[in-house]
Amino acid sequence: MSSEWKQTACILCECNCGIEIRLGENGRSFERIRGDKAHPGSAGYTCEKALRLDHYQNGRGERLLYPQRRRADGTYEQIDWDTAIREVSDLFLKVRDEHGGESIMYYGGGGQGNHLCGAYSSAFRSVIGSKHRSSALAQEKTGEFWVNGKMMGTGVRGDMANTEVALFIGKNPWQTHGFPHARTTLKEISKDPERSMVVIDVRRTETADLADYFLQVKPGSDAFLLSAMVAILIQDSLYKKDWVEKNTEGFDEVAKVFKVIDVAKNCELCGVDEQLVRAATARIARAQSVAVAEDLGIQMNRHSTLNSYLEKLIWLLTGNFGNVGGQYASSSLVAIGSSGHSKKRTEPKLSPVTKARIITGLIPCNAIPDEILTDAPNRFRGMLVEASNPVHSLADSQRMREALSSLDALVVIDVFMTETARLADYVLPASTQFEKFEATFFNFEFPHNVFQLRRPVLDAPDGPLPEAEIHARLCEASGVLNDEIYAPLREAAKISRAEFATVFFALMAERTDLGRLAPVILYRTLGESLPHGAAAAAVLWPAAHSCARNFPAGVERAGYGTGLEAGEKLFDAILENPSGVVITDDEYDESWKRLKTGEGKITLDIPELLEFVGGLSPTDIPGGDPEWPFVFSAGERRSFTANTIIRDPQWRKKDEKGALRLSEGDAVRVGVVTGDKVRLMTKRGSAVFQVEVNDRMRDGHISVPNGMGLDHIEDGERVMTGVSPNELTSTEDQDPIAGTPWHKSVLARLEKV
Ligand SMILES: Nc1nc2c(c(=O)[nH]1)N[C@H]1C(S)=C(S)[C@@H](COP(=O)(O)OP(=O)(O)OC[C@H]3O[C@@H](n4cnc5c(=O)[nH]c(N)nc54)[C@H](O)[C@@H]3O)O[C@H]1N2
Ligand SMILES: Nc1nc2c(c(=O)[nH]1)N[C@H]1C(S)=C(S)[C@@H](COP(=O)(O)OP(=O)(O)OC[C@H]3O[C@@H](n4cnc5c(=O)[nH]c(N)nc54)[C@H](O)[C@@H]3O)O[C@H]1N2
Ligand code: SF4
Ligand SMILES: [Mo]
Repeated sequence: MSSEWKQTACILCECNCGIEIRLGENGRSFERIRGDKAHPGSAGYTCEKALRLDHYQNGRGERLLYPQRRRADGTYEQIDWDTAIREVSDLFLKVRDEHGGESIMYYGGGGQGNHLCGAYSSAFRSVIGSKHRSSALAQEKTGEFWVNGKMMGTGVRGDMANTEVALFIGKNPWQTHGFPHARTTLKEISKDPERSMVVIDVRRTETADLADYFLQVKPGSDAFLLSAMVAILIQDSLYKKDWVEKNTEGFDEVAKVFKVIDVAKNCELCGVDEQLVRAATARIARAQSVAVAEDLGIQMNRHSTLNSYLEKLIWLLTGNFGNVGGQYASSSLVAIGSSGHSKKRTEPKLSPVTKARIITGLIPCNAIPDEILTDAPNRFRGMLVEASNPVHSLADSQRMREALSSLDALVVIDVFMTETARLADYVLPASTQFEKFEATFFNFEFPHNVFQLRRPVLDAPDGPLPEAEIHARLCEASGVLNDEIYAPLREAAKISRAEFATVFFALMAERTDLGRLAPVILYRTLGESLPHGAAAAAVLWPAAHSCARNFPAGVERAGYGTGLEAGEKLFDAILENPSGVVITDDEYDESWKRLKTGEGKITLDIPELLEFVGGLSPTDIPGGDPEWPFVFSAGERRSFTANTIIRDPQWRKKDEKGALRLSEGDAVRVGVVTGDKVRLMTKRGSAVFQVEVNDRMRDGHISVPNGMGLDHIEDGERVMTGVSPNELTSTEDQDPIAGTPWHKSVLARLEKV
């Protein structure tokens, strides 16, 4: 065993806990993994999943080692990189010349642990004129982004570590984390008699076990519960009048709508005892601070954008913004889907064919097949997919396969031969996240925000390349970049960064056509002069400067000084600290300065959504249909699920095939016991699952895990484990505003097999 511990991070959820890896004697296996105590965010914390990362690096997923080109019969042949780069570049240029660059879409740009590819892809996208893009965020978070944009013009998060009352809505942080050292924080809140936890979920989750108030809603009925809570705050005058008056606008319009809500009736409809709802709401109202996290339970469900709004009204009416333990607006190195706010634009931007609302630049995922499968002349004809698996992860895989197969050009950049890669004209192999420099822009910590540039833990095998290199070669193949452009910049970079800056900005001023190619230009010039071989970190140089410009007080308090010097020092610190660095040290009132709406005021009324509150109807609540008696959650997070990042099922210590969970009562009604098989049918498809009777489930609700239905290689054959939930979902079931899918409440029926 090697004795050297190498610092990196876990790539299985957005927390990206710092870890250390010790390689085995072969220099490839992850012999030991432990939490990295020097990581300024996670400080040694991990959950059980990080310890299984060897199954990502060295598992039996079908690793791509060489570029692949599709033959007419659908099989693939290996080609060399020069051929692959030339042909991919030519293919997209041809689509651009024939149909315009608007017809080429980009999907992905990073998963839970890898966002540098997205930063570099923008260069090649500009070469081929690609304007439209999307990612998984547009099937979960865009509704919330839209609401944030309207109310605050900035993204916000709850200060869980310091809050008096934590409120979780459709979120199970015990399994899914979402804030630093989640389990430790949950246990602390639970143990402390001065603090409380409120959980709103359909299932009695592991998080609900720790709650003081567990509001077990009927699936898909949260809008009734949350509007009852807002109504109680207003009708019983529990809201913070002075705070609301001082800091917000539009209260009267909101009050008008909620004054007439029938609290008792709403509680009955959502299936939660009215006294419990009143007690939980009163607890929230009297707290010094309340921190809230919502997630897929409401975001992938009926009324999802409306629920994001109601959730925000609860903490805003109780004065929980910019206070210790409330919600904060964090700094960022590179902003990621921060808000849909725009002062300039009044008309929403819409997708080309279906006219779906584009939020934070992203086309709703549910609209993608309809943007392709049409005769409309402005349909999408080409797609570049990177670090994402939309055939598996987006609603209705059958239709997604049909759509992607009909494109004139599909190119996938991935580590593995995925479900999406199997439809591509070309597949380009990327090195894994432990074989290259990598980073994420999921940096939302407060008051100390953290960024980590991860160094390679081991060498890549011959063949795969880091995405920065792939995008640079694609740009060069198209003829827009060459050594003549690079040479003076390389010379300057050898002298000093100040000299480089002078030459670089002079070039950018003179050649405005090169502006969008900056990431690749930086990679090829400044990048080559960076220490530790960190060429792919070149895009972080302008990012560090913009962080210093946008968040000067926080950056200065974190010890980097002011002005241009601060940007340089921050960049150096990022390069030199493999465990990550604190980028900003914020004070709580900083959040107020980050508001972009009104004159430092939060907007409470969103007329479009207030209208929905008035129009809520009991028939909106799913369930009770004799033909489709079950409400089905298609994709629940469990102890060993991690999207489609690890393909080898051996990484799971339990629930290897992903059981369908149902309540004791439903098991009796269907006539099954644990271990039996059932056929699950939805309007879109059917599949067979093994059953697990589970006392956390409520009657009428069934669930299967996410990330199943992936294959791996055994004795040269592809072997599939479990069922991918999106073989059973459809694209029509979606939010009217953000187009996010209703995966948590799909109507279903069960039959014993
Ligand atoms: N272990 C693990 N952790 C992960 C991931 C993973 O794959 N595995 N993925 C990461 C990613 S990409 C994301 S987006 C997050 C998601 O994290 P979460 O949103 O916390 O995960 P889910 O389990 O999908 O859904 C949360 C809860 O919604 C509940 N729910 C279902 N229907 C309803 C409803 O009608 N109302 C309410 N109130 N609740 C309902 C479910 O019972 C479940 O407990 O997790 C991240 N962390
Ligand atoms: N029915 C249903 N569908 C869902 C969900 C659900 O709960 N139910 N959850 C949804 C959610 S919240 C999310 S976030 C999405 C996630 O779905 P996707 O956005 O598709 O992301 P992942 O499944 O994480 O896939 C990541 C891809 O990146 C590849 N990869 C890993 N490392 C690298 C690398 O270094 N470079 C490159 N180029 N590729 C790499 C992996 O092999 C994998 O193919 O799934 C969504 N789909
Ligand atoms: S919480 Fe667990 S899965 Fe998420 S980054 Fe940390 S160790 Fe990985
Ligand atoms: Mo997600």
